[in-house]
Amino acid sequence: MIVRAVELRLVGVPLVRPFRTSFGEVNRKECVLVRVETDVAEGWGECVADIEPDFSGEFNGGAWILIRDFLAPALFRAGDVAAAQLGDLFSFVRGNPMAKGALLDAVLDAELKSEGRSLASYLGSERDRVPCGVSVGITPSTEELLAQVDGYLAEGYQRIKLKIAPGVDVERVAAVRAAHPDILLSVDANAAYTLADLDIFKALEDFNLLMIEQPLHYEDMLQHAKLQAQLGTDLCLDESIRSPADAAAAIELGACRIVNIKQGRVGGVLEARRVHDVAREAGVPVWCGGMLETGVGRALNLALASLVGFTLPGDTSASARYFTDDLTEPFVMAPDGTMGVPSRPGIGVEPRLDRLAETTLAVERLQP
Ligand code: SMG
Ligand code: MG
Repeated sequence: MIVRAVELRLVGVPLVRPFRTSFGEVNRKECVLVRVETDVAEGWGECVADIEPDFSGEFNGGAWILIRDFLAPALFRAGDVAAAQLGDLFSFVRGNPMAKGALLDAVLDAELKSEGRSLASYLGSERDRVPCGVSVGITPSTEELLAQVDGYLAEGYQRIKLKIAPGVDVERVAAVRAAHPDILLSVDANAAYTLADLDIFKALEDFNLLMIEQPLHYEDMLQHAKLQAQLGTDLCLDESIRSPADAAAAIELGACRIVNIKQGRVGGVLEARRVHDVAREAGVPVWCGGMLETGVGRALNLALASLVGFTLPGDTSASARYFTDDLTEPFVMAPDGTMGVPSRPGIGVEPRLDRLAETTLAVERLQP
């Protein structure tokens, strides 16, 4: 397949409600969409970086320049390419899995479309529906949190994840657990604590949490291993896992007992499948994380989440949880808390032209 052009497009879409984590609050989703034109088909990818380098060191402006100045030129120079070769082709660039993943996923979408094959079937999917959880941001009050949780449970979500940060943790979790003694409940700290906060983690042990996600520094596997050794509750790593090698190290060190896989964080769906394989080999459950993706990224996430090792509900929520009007046809969750995996060729969705026109902030077309 020959890639003839790469189009970068920055889009901005308002969120239905602000999303607050331990590192900040956002009220709109801004991301770089990548469209590749090839000799056989067109493909789409979505970069999961944020406006600022907060969740990771990558950010939208950096991803744009990296693709424009390094990755796309390498792709053009390579001539006839297949998606499976791109990991090697892009290995001259260190790091930057979010930027690489967006371009790689777009090429894979084009390739699979030309073959008439769905991404889920290509990845080796075992099911056509996946169980959905929802990630609830930090709210101004406990009452507001309880109201949001009630709303999501009424919609059918099978697992509730609460964002926590120092000062908004044990009491919030206690209130939600008291109101809902039997639900699958987890927390995500986005790296906001240190080992000096051991008392807080010990206190959280009372609430039968499914897991505590990324409690400590994003680069500190050793500290996570020390914390996990002192807790009955399973730790899950998110930010710390940027590659299959990270997953292997975390598992062997005992830094976590569950892995959150975000295809966009680890360099695209092909790398994500490798992370899945590493965890599965070690008997470690995984689940599909989310980065408030538009329908393009959501389609990729759902295909990934349909692999056999994804045994826990993911942050694969319905479009309506994020946007009044998604960029693609909306992803809808059934009342049983499951969502269908796209089955059309490639990622199975395309952004709507009218929505692209309304949400585009910048476009640049790259050619050899
Ligand atoms: O896509 O539903 C979603 C968001 C899930 O909580 C979520 N993502 O650390 O897991 C995480 C966060 C990262 C995004 S914060 C803008
Ligand atoms: Mg997380």
